[in-house]
Amino acid sequence: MKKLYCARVPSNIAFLKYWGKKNSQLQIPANNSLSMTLSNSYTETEASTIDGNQHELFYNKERLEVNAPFAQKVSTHLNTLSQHLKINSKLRIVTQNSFPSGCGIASSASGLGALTLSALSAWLDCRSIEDLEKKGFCLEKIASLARLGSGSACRSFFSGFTLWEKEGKVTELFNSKHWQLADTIVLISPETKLISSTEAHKLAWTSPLYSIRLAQIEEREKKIKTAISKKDLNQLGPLLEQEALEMHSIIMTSCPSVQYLNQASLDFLSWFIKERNSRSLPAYFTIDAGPNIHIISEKFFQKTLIASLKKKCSNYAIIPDHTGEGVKLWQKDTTN
Ligand code: 2P0
Repeated sequence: MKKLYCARVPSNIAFLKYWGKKNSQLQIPANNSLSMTLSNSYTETEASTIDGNQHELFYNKERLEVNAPFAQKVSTHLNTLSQHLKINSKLRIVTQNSFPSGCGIASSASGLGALTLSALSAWLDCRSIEDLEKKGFCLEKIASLARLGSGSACRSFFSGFTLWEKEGKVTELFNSKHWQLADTIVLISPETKLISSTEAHKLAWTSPLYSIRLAQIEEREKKIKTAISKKDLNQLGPLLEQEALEMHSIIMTSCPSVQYLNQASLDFLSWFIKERNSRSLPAYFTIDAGPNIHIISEKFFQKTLIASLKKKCSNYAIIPDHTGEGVKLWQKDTTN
């Protein structure tokens, strides 16, 4: 019998974006960020200890070569964790996403989150979050370790709405019962982006707009928190849109310039803003580091929203998601 340690970690969508780092090695962000945990967009990863002198990685049922970029990212992070735990045994990692990766649905948040949680569980022989806590690994601590693999991963460990402070603290501000919002993701393109977020983060400081952003971001954070606490979508929505456009303006005005939005994203946004304004639809967009558009609304409005979107988006897939509950961990035995 072999023990498999299985972690499901959701993706998250940032309302206040993490963009730019103070320290890349320690993954210290330049500003606080705040996100909503998702539910249907997640990574599931199984980890098991193996004999041998290198980790094995399977992604979407296929074994990855050690020098593939994703395999290198995984292996670097496993080495960081293994040094932290002072445990050397190698792992077989089997991972898959419920959604397209590398295109602006934060697959690195869910992916590196699930990797961290499953690997720690396998190494420490823990079958639940409670077991991990008993061994000194509370969720906040696991989230901080996940951050070393991918910054945004630390926000995926909690239910509802999570704040990651630039000093490192990660806090669940409101759980998923506080407010159920829909994130209706319009899949403009499922292609993997050519320039990773990690690379683009480094360029943030070269944009002339970046210092202006950092000077006023605390004010925006306060407003976003207030809107969430009051469950006021009319107050939150315009802040989300301003935040997404500001981040993309910085990305585009960095040197060299990076383009995550494509012509189809811009066409869709123009159509959506016109449609929303003319029909007074209570829905607002945000965008991650990719061409895909996230439409945020009350959850009860999602069906009506999707019916409206389908008029324009018959050729785009739509992923209906909503405020989620955070991570899951379980253990199973297998003879394979
Ligand atoms: C965020 N993004 O707050 C922002 C908004 C994308 C757009 O965090 O280098 O993959 O692994 O720390 O976490 C994407 O960056 O970057 C990201 P690394 P990550 O969600």
